[in-house]
Amino acid sequence: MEDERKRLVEEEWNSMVSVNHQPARADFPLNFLFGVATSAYQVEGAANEGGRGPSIWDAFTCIEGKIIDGKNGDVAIDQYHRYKEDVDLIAKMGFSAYRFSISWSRIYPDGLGTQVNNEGIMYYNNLINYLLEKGIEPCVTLYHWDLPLHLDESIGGWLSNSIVKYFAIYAETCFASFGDRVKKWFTINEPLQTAVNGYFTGGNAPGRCDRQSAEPYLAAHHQLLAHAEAASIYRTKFKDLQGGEIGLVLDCQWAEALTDKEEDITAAARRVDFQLGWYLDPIFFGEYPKSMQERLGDKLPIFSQKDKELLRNSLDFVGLNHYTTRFVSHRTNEKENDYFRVQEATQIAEWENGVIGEKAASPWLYVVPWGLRKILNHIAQKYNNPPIYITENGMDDEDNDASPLHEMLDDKPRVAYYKGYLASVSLAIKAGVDVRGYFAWSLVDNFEWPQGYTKRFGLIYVDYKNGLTRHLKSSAYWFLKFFKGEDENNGKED
Ligand code: GBH
Repeated sequence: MEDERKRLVEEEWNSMVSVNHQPARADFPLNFLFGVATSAYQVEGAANEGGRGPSIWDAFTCIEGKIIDGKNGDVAIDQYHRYKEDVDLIAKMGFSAYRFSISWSRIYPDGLGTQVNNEGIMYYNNLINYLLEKGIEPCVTLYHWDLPLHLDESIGGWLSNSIVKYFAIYAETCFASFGDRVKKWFTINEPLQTAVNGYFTGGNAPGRCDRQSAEPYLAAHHQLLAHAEAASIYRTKFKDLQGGEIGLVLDCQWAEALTDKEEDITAAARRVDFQLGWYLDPIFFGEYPKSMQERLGDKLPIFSQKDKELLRNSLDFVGLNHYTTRFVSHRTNEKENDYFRVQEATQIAEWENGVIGEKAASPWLYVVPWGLRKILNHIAQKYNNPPIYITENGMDDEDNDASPLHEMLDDKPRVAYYKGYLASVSLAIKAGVDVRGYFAWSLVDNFEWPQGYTKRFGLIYVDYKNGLTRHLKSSAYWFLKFFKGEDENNGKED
């Protein structure tokens, strides 16, 4: 049965795109935005410079055993000092946008929003101005997991309703300071990960893990309200004058039913509800998905009428981070009220007879290009075809001290990954899905959260042993040729 399912899925993929299909720039609209992405804590470094206050990740990385190599983002890849070099590399590869995040505690060191740190403002002004000088559009994420530590310690971070107010003050300062030049705003990156790994497994900062509590649902609720409040401020005070757009960034793995049994098909749908519907349903339909309400009861917070109005249509586009796909089947769970069990869905990528796709370095990442096509389709169908930016997509390789540099730079699996996933995006566009842009994760190798520096997602290699020097990988050259419209078999460079 499972073999049969796998064969059908492969057939479907093969019929969608022949294995040798080479996506070309011409497969995408002219104004389609191609960019690269990073986040502040993962690349900036300069943790104690420029008046920056500590964030929850500064504290979390000090806890023994939380980060695999025991490292942190104090220096990271030092983009704070080398931003010009990095922007030059973006330009060299031919990308036309850069999605980076602002470190909240560089703007308001204690998060309270009373004293703005002008050095922080100056740093982002410099970065934004240099991007524009090089013809690259700055696209800004306001929150990519690095909450000012003081807000966690004083009010309990995302568990407190007052976080909404502090986030709104910070967001408004960013719109007022940078909005004359920044036209794409992403409020919050992956609220799912903050809810589940920040407040349930404890794998991410702030590392809370009372597995019976309602904390993940509360943290998710407040992130939604904070997003909506920021979007409302942007729309009422800035949008007319500045003419930009605002949205939030959600991550979702595609869930493919393992068999054609009805219960597996609904389990797979439920799995998508518990990732994406958790955030998009309140925005588009005014309430959490039925499947979550039924299973979580009063663990799910309630939206007041005012909340619902604030949330309704509070985005100009959906930002989607997508990396991988799983087979999902129905499973009944004895124990309720646990984020994973309560879903009554179990997911697998590997079993005796095969694997859903090639493996990347991170154990959770399998290469399944058709999954992106399906998740895009799902969003278009369920939410009435909203504009979508794919805000992250990519794969990693393992850091390997023993390999010579030229081997580390020749990242053939990553080239194959991008070809497959871009082909998938172009098919979605041809089928009418309103995808407006695509950001590769990541511009450079960087601090990969609990994995430290052991995993490398970059198009550009960072030599941590030799002064953080940057080297373009084959995938960077692949993009360069892709933008020039060159056939990759002519004019060898890799
Ligand atoms: C994104 O999250 C982040 O936005 C980005 O900062 C990050 O660098 C990038 O992905 C690559 O990871 O080890 O089994 O507990 C993607 C979603 C969710 C993927 C957590 C890794 C850990 C799974 N991530 N997940 S496990």
